[in-house]
Amino acid sequence: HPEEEDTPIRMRTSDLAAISPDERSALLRRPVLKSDEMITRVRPIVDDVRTRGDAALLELTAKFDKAQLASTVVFPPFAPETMVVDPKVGAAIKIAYANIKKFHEAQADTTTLRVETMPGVVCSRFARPIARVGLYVPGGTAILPSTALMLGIPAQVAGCQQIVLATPPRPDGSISPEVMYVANLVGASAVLKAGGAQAVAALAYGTETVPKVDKIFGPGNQWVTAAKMLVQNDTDALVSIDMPAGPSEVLVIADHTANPAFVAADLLSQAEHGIDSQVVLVAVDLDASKLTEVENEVDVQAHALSRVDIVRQSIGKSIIVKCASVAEALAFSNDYAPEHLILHLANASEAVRLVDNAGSVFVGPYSPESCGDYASGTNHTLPTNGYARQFSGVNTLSFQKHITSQEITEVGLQTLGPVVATLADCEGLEAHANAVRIRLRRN
Ligand code: HSO
Ligand code: ZN
Repeated sequence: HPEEEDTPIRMRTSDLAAISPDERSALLRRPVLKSDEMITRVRPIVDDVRTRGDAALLELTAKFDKAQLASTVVFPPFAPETMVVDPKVGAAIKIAYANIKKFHEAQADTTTLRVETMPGVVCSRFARPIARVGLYVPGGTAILPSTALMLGIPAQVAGCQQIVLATPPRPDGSISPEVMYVANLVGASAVLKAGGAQAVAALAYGTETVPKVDKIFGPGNQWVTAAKMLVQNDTDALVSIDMPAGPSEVLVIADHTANPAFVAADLLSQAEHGIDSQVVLVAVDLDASKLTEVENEVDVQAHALSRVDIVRQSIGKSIIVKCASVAEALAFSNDYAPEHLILHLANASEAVRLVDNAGSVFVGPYSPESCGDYASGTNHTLPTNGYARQFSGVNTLSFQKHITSQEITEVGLQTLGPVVATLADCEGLEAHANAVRIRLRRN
């Protein structure tokens, strides 16, 4: 499109000082996800895989991924020729693996919490891995070995027994060697060559060849998200999910100390993910010329990108919000609850204490989101769509569950028992009271 190439790639600008509360709320809103409608659309696919298993999976993979497969699952040991990667890529994956593993090992809960609430009444809590997990690695416009790392490493560190990695095959029926390389590194027990709602259904219910899992993790398009929500609500599936997901987002806060080229690069790194990526720049007391510099950098850098057509659309829907102070910027950011928050501020590390809602924070000029996306150690599977208000990103604890226990001595029961009996009487639950009294009466 020659005429399009000349159009500047620009964000819309609003000034918090000049807008109404309603207009402010509109800036905080994400595009509406038609989740009910999507659930209606994925239901037949999910039902088909649940009832017809592998046969349905193979047909749906032929239809959606244009791949004719003989079988849907590969088990280890994986054929070496399916995992051949460029040595430089292999070395980079290994460093990323080490950093992510180090950070996620530190998160593992390996201790038993033990509290004596009353003399002779000991309550404990300990963690156990979720036995069988399904990791969804999206296909689509980019291959994502990094997502395989981000989901596979905490599963491995937590000690999950079965790690089933699902990803859509390429039309020739193969999986990208980089994803296979990571599947092998994280000790995947199976690789499911399927994507979309059909992959989620196979993980949730199992098929003749696909092992059923207890929890499904990972980002995905609307189909994947809707299927995850659907199976999570089916008690027959008995499966949970990591979190609701939406398009990827970044909110960058920049003051006069910010480097315009860095700010633009950060905005674009998120914008290139997809046309629905959400990109917000909050400009703190920036003079007009500095803001223009940032806008020009966005335009110039965007035009040089191979994914310029994606970026043109996502940047076109993105906003710059002008505000007067760091406090105001953080208040806006907390209301928006971004998946990623980047702080290009004079005192970036001090501003962190003002962060209440965000998936992951990138502090100062030398902490681009890309580092967290790939290799610093933090996880890139993070809450989107404002869910950073109540959800944490995927972490090692996402692959563990906690079990509580209690051990009460005879003396402990003498003190606690009457309290319990009184409450049981109050609820009219006689058998509960008896379970205490029968023991107290013995002595
Ligand atoms: N920014 C994405 C993660 C990713 N980036 C994968 C590159 N590869 C999640 O929000
Ligand atoms: Zn990214």
